[in-house]
Formats: sequence, C-alpha cells, structure tokens
Amino acid sequence: MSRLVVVSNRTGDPRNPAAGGLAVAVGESLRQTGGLWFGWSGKIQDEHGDEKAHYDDVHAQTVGDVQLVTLDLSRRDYETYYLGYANSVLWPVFHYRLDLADFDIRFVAGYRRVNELFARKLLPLLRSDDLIWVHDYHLIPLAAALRALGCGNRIGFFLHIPMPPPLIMAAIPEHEWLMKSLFAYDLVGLQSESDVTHFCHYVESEAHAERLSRERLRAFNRTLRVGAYPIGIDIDEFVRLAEAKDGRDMFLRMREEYSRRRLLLGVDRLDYSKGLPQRVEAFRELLARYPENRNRATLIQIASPSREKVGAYDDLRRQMDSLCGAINGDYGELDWMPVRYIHRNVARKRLPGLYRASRVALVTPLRDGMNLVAKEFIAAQDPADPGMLVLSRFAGAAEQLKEALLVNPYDIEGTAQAIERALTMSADERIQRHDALLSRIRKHDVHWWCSTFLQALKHVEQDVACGPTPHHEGL
Ligand code: ADQ
Repeated sequence: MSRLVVVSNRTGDPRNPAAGGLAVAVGESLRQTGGLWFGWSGKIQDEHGDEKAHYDDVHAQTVGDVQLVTLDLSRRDYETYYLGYANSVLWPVFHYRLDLADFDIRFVAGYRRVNELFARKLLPLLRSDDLIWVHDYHLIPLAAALRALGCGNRIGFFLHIPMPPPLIMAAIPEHEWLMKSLFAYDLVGLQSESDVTHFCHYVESEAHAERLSRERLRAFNRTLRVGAYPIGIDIDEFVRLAEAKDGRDMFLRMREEYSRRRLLLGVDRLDYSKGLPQRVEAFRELLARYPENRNRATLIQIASPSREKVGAYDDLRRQMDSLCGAINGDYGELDWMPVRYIHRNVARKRLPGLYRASRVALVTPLRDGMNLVAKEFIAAQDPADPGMLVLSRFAGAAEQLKEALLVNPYDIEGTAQAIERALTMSADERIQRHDALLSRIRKHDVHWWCSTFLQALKHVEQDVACGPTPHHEGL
C-alpha cells in the first residue's frame, strides 16, 4: 500500500488533534495509514549572521505511526507568506472580502519562496509510490514547485475554504498563475458543489478549459480531476467525548446553571468570516421583537483568539467587545446578562457537553468552506430532545444540512425570526429534523471524506508520467 504524505501549513500531534478543523481531519487521515506529515513548525527564526544558513533545516520526530517533519520560517517569510499572502490576500478574497485584502507586492514573492522551500525540503524525503495530499490555501503552488523539481508522484489538493466566483478571484493580481498552478495536481478536492461550479466557470472562462466530463477538465496541457468532497467529523469519537466524564460534567453544570433559561450557543474562531457581529445584532433583534426572551434567553459566544497579528482581526475584536458590552448594558438585569462573550478556547473534551446543554446553536458565517461546529452540534444532541441548528446558507455545510433552519446572516430580522422559530419549535419537529441531519453526517463522516478522496487520488488517470510539465517553468 502506498505511503501517505500529508503537507499542510502547520502540523500537529496526530494523536491529540488541537482545535481547528484541518488538524482534526489530517490527524485522522494519517492515523488510518501511517505516514509522513510535513509542514511549518510554527517557529520563527530571526535571520542574522551565520544563523541564516540554518533556519530552513528540517526537524523530524516519530509520533505513533506518523513521522512528523517540520521546518522553521524566517521572520521575513512568516510576514510575507503567512501573515501576508495567505492571510491578508487569499483568506479575505476567497471569503469574498475584497475590502479587507492587502495586495502588497512583497507578499506573493514570500508565498512563492516558501512553497519552493517546502518543495526542496520535501522532495528528498519522498518515495516514488508515495501518495501526496496537500492541504489548503497556503500551499496552492506546491505541486507545481514539486513538479519543477522532477516529482512525478500522484499529488492531490484539498481546499478547506470556499472557492470564490471568477470575478472575485480575478481581483487577485496573480490569479492566473495561482489557478494555473492547480493544474499541476492530479486531483483537486473542494468542499461543495458550488465551489466546483465556481472553479469550473473560472477555468472555462479565463483559461478556455475543455470540460472532458463532469469531473475532468483540460487546460494548460494538463488534465485535472476536480470534485466536491465535503469534509465530515469523527462522529463516533465525538459521541464518545460527549459521554465521557468531562463532557457529562460540563453538560450537568450548564444545565444546572441555565435551568431557567434558554441557552443559545456560538463557537468559532474570532474571524470576520464567521459573521459574529451580525449574529450578536440578530440576537439583539430577537430581544427587541420577542420580549418574552428578555430575562430568559442567554447567548454564550465562545470566540477563540486567531491571527491576532493581522490588522482586520484586531478591529473585529474591538467591534465584538463594544457590541456585547452595549447589548448587556441595554438589556441586562441584576440577575441576567443576555450575552456571555468569552474570548478563549474551550477544551475539546468539554465542547460536546456545552453543545448538548444548548437549545439552539448559531452557526451563521458570512462565508465558510464547510463549518464543522454545525456538524459537531448535531452529533452531540440527545436524539430524544435535540437542540436546533440555525445555519447560514453561506456555509458549505448548508448544502448537506438542509433540515437545519437556514438563514441569510446579513438579514438581521430574518435571522432573529429563525432563532425564535428554533426556540419555540415542537419536540416532534426537532426530533424529525435531527434524525435526518444525524444520519447524513454519520454517512459522510471524516472516514468517508478521507477514504473517498484518497481512493479518487489513487485511481485518477495521470496524464504526465513523471517530471516537470511545460507550464511550470518560472515558478
Ligand atoms: P475553521 O475556519 O477553523 O476551519 P471550523 O470548520 O468551524 O472552522 O472548524 C473549527 C474546529 O475548531 C471545530 O472542530 C471546532 O470545534 C473547533 N473550534 C472552533 N472554535 C473553537 C473554540 N472557540 N474553542 C474550541 N474549539 C473551537 C477551516 C474552514 C472551515 C472548514 C474547516 C475544515 O474555514 O470552513 O470546515 O477548515 O475543512
């Protein structure tokens, strides 16, 4: 059986996946086959004098069946590749936030440099029959950089974030180069059918790609397979966590604390794509329009710190502090605060208990590749008395989770109405909807995701046997 080589911006401990969708899913796929996980160590080395020569050395360690190989980044690469191109160009644009993008010309050079560095350091570690699986927007040109060095392995790519429509993509000055480099992969996996449609429209209109079949495109002298592989959760592991001591303790504590209240929950990274200010506004609208919720409904919003060195995240933090302060000031009572806003991570083992104690989950991103919190919330519910999911139609998860209450998060009134409907829904309807949702996320769980993607990669028809392809020169 081919060895699996996973490449992602950051690696993690495959036995103890930290918070973050990618870490959870990648850890899972490596545990299935054993293999190599390659990425940035998270460390930054300041370049001065003779230390410069050492900053790109790799560190290797073995964890269970997995070999972890990492490298440090120089400060300049960290600033241009990670903070710059990945998180100030690609992240905002792919989430439709052109207003937040910073097209500083130095960023793309750092992005190319780090992708080339990854390729140079990874190549000597590869065996000829390794299956390589590259993850996410940080590493779009990695296959092209590997091919330029002669790598002929099967290489697959999975984009965890949305693929924007062609005209939004075209705002990136280097969009042609970026999209062309995707054709160095054998298989490109996206989260949803609408992402696939956007990608196909882009390459058909901008690169005159030929659609060979539903999933096969030909452009730049290469044939590429593309498809939707919606990521799932490890549902059995999640149910186990819900039933373990920490999960149960958390559930009982929250039930006791909020026995007279209706609990609403949001769990996110503090990111502008997650629609947090709009969510708090919708909750405020709920209190204004449906006064029976005053002194009764409490929104717990957990927002873990994220990318604090990128300016837009700082602005969001201030905005959330002020919105939550205002709603508590306007509506709070001596014995009730409408919003509990917690700017910290919650331990993973406690999350299921928190989900289960909540009547309603608010998962209302303005744009999201998938959103695993929506799936985790459903998995953690008591099937005999489940809570209700209010879900943004702009999350990739909305394509699968049609029985949730789907909302437009920009529509504050509409979202408030949906929250009220969720809070007052009959037990029969909640049970019916939950049943349908649970069976769908059980069928398409993380095991299904990994095996479907990897099977497709193993069997994809490679049209280049080995070596660099003509369009990769100059990367
Ligand atoms: P993220 O944007 O990080 O992932 P998400 O899918 O919601 O978003 O995954 C978050 C994971 O981190 C979940 O497992 C959740 O439980 C955990 N988490 C989030 N906030 C937390 C908090 N405050 N405390 C503790 N745990 C927290 C990217 C894409 C998503 C896509 C995933 C996976 O942006 O659209 O679903 O990758 O592909």
